[in-house]
Amino acid sequence: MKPAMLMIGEATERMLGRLSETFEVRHPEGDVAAWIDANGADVEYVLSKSHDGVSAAMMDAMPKLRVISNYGVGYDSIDTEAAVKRGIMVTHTPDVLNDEVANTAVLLMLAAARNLVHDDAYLRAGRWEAEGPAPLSRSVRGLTVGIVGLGRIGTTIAEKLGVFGVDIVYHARSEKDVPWRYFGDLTEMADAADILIVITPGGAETKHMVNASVLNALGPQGILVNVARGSVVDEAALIEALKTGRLGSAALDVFENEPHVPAELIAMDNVTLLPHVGSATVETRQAMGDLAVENLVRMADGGKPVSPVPECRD
Ligand code: NAP
Ligand code: 8YV
Repeated sequence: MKPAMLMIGEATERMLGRLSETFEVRHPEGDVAAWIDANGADVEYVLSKSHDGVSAAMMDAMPKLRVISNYGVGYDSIDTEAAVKRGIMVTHTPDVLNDEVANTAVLLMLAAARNLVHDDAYLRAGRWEAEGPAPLSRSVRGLTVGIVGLGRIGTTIAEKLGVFGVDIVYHARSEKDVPWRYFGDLTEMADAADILIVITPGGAETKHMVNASVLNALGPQGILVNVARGSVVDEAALIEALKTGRLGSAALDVFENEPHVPAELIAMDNVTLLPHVGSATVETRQAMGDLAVENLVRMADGGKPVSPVPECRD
């Protein structure tokens, strides 16, 4: 008999096809926690997603749980500490999405600097014909870009930015052996930067790291790009800073309460909004899906996963 696997959130047809060769796949609709309470007793494997994580209480309701495979690199929605205590392996999908998410960050940075959302609306509303050329936007050449989180994706962003003639600086927990200037203090970096690109993990440690002081330091011409997690930026402070002109513009792929996006952000034409699609291309999701499935299948075959999270490495 195949072992039971719970799928939380959606997966591609390709993932489903491969998973059902090894597992009895359960894919409940609606309240997953309630489904687990009623049916979790025989679940040994879980496939989760960035937004659809696994809490300690959910783990307790799945006493046979062996592996949680996260279909994404960020695993802040999984209580990893609780998993480690229970001997549950947690895996994720690092590296295969670096290029795509870095492209999304660059796309958002340019969209904000060059008024893409404003100018698109300007044309569609017939204003080009009626009123003449749209207002001038800003060149990124010569600006200073501060990368918040210089890990796998942050480093890829910095490398890609090399062709734009910008100065690159970064903030992380520790200084790296890289050609870019390190700032141990985020507010100081925001003060020195014209653009901040946020790409740290989410979770308690980084919650509201980008707060009112950081946004004030970035300033009235400053651009904030967030492709990390909504929790890293204080969204209320961001809205206030944009409303009062203390921050120039923002370009956001992630939000504090996804999929809800505050109406104030939607109403502003100096804000570029994406529905958490940083890695969402067919090609990259295929690579992520293959890795997430491989981690589950290897564990079911008695082997070791390809990409355990750091807390679960030997
Ligand atoms: P990573 O390689 O682990 O890099 C994380 C970076 O953040 C590291 O440089 C780390 O600093 C820094 N960092 C962590 N905690 C910090 C703190 N408290 N203060 C300052 N810096 C801190 O991770 P990654 O693979 O690049 O992914 C980063 C995150 O991007 C993921 O966790 C996920 O949340 C997000 N993401 C979003 C999307 C999307 O669709 N928008 C897609 C993929 C990933 P040290 O190097 O000094 O430890
Ligand atoms: C996806 C992500 O939204 O990898 C991550 O951390 O946020 C994204 O790639 C998601 O995880 C896909 O399931």
